[in-house]
Amino acid sequence: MKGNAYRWVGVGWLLAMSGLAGHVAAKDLVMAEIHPPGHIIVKAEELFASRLSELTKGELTIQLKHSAQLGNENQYWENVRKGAVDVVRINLGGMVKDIQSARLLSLPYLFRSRDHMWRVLNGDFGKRIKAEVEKTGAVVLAYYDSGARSFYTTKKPIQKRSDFTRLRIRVQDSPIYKDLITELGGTPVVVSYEKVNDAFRSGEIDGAENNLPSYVSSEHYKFARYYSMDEHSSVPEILLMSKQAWDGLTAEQQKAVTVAADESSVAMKKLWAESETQALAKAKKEGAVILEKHQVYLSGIETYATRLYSKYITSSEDLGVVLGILRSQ
Ligand code: GTR
Repeated sequence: MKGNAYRWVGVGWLLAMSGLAGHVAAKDLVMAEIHPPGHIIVKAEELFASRLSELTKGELTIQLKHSAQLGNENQYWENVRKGAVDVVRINLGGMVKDIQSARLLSLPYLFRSRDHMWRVLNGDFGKRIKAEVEKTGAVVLAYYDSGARSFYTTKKPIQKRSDFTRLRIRVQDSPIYKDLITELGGTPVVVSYEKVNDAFRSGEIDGAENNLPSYVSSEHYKFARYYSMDEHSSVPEILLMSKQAWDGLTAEQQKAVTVAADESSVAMKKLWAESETQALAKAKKEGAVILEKHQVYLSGIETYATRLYSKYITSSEDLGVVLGILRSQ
């Protein structure tokens, strides 16, 4: 009897072990995001997370730390390269100090439309960004839409270049944005995204710039109700994984990450226009004054903004790249 009992325990142990053979330990990947739930970017990330866990049958899950719980975007960019966080979504504008292709992409009035930007990202230039980023210790998973950025101000709308005089405009921590505001005649003030409302409240800034979904989701419209659609730049978002986390995945898991990221990018692309329309309607309903593109005297603004090209295009190769983008269909 006793002998049989031991045999059964032994068989049970063997069965349990055979069930485990080939089983890969589940991993919960930590992801950092500054936007709150409800923002179109977070919706895309939720899709990425649910598809990833579906494709890996629960082996890989994403713990989405939204609303800047893990700090600001500068820290995300630093931490993802160090492997201190597994996945981040940041704007390419925040990578300008380290990545030359991000610098070129941030040049004002480079793209004519979202389609134009996507064609460039899906071509050789997208490959160049990927290669430059991957040298720094992060793996590029996907790009997300970010529409076009425009200026918004507290006291009077921006219609022409001289309206920037004496205005303090919040910018991302990017030399290009700082130079842009200086060229336009204003004073750039670097403030991280999650602190912009405080900066408006304390009077530290008179304006900022962003796309419509972020203008609304962040509630900047409550402080700066004049939104002038000058559409000075279209810098996409980028989804990154730390090289350390990536190398810890099996080839199958890496494939699943790529597929889930790609699917979330495609789905988001379809929803982007709708999210802009909704943001615009909400802004208007809340009393924002929207100046359409034709109401802004763009030629003056553009002339000064594009002076940045001579400073940031530093080689004949990059000049060729930028000309190629400007001339491409
Ligand atoms: C948003 C973008 C963020 C951040 C922010 C900002 O449009 O999604 O990643 O860059 O702008 O202006 O700081």
